[in-house]
Amino acid sequence: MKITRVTVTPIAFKDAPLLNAAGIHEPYALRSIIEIETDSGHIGLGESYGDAPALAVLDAVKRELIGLDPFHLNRLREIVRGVVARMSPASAARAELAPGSHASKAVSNAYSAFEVACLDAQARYLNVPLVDLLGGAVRKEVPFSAYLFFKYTEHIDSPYAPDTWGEAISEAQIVEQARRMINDYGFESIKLKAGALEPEHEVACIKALKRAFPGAPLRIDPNGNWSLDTALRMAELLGNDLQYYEDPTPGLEGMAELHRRTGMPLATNMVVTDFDEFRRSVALNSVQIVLADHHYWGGLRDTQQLARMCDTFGIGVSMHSNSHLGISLMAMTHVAASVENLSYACDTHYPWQEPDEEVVKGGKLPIRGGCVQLSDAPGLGLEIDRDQLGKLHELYQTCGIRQRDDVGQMRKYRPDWRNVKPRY
Ligand code: GKR
Ligand code: MG
Repeated sequence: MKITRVTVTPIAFKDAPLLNAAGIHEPYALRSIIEIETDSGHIGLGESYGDAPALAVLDAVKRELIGLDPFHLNRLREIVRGVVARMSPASAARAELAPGSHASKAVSNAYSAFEVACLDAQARYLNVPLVDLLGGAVRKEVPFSAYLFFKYTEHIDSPYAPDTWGEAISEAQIVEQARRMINDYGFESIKLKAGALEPEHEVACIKALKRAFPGAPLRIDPNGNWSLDTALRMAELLGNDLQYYEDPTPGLEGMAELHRRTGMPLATNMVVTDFDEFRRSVALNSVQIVLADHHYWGGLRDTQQLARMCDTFGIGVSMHSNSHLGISLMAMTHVAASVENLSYACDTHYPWQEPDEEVVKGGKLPIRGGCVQLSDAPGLGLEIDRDQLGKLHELYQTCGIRQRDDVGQMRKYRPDWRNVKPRY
């Protein structure tokens, strides 16, 4: 089998005014949709970052893939390395809170984008679900968690009608958001994105969630926006309320010290984002759970290797998410289904995306009982809806955003907003 055509389509879709440690989401999130076609008539799909630096790498790599056998993933990695080495470092800038857009991740995230598409094509060629190329499913459904955000009612300047979620700032509003997510999707675990408002208020929201959903495992994620002192103080207030404490404070050393002084299980998608950081984290005992993300960990097979390493060192595994659509959700589901030691429900932003903004046929993928089901369909089991892809590509062309900038967006609300870390 040989690749005969590669398409990378940048898209944009509406994103809610979600608050985080950096600032606030812009009205549109960017992604790229990868399609490969082969001389055997098979196709392969992938989804990745849509920021300009990431797109530049994807575009440069795609030209070199014609003629490649999609089974030759080692050669794919070699091609990606070569292309990135030839590109100027300036083409690989970083976006706040999106580890995959860091310059150091250029190879792993571009490789991942095409690896998923190649694995999809391989699996379609063999007429098996993609997970079978990863050793087969150890579970047929993958659990995800309700991912709560503090948010405003609508974006500044009202670029479009307000979403149906409404404002979420108070304890009652956060509980209401959780209730809707749980009713609509059946999630059993709850994560609160924090680091945006006063830490005491964010902890009070966790307490309110605990009262409202006494059996649900809870996590809070301030994205490293709390100093060690604040993280220690909040740990005391939180007591035993959490399943894990996600990136409360910055740095491997800070996390190690926090764990040493509290004994709390710490999770991360910030301080362990590659194998070198993994090694250093093990030496320091910085984290007890790694939130993997195939988009920047170098694809589905490297994510399996990461899980294996976690197993070796007695570290838990789950998954991190940025704003994404169904191809990413399904790729996450296939790899998560193959990871025996997946110890917690995975993160996903998927419920935040609008029902009519999906690029796969049939619209948004169902999440039922908090889980995404694997099907027996070949590959990822997804087909592109060309009208929808065209519509979201047009939105990309007109939306005016080329790189995620939560800090800049917050300055539209608060011109004096500074990107301070840790803020509290
Ligand atoms: O979308 O605002 C956001 C999140 O904060 C995201 O950027 C993070 O990467 O969800 C992520 C996390 O768990 O840290
Ligand atoms: Mg996180």
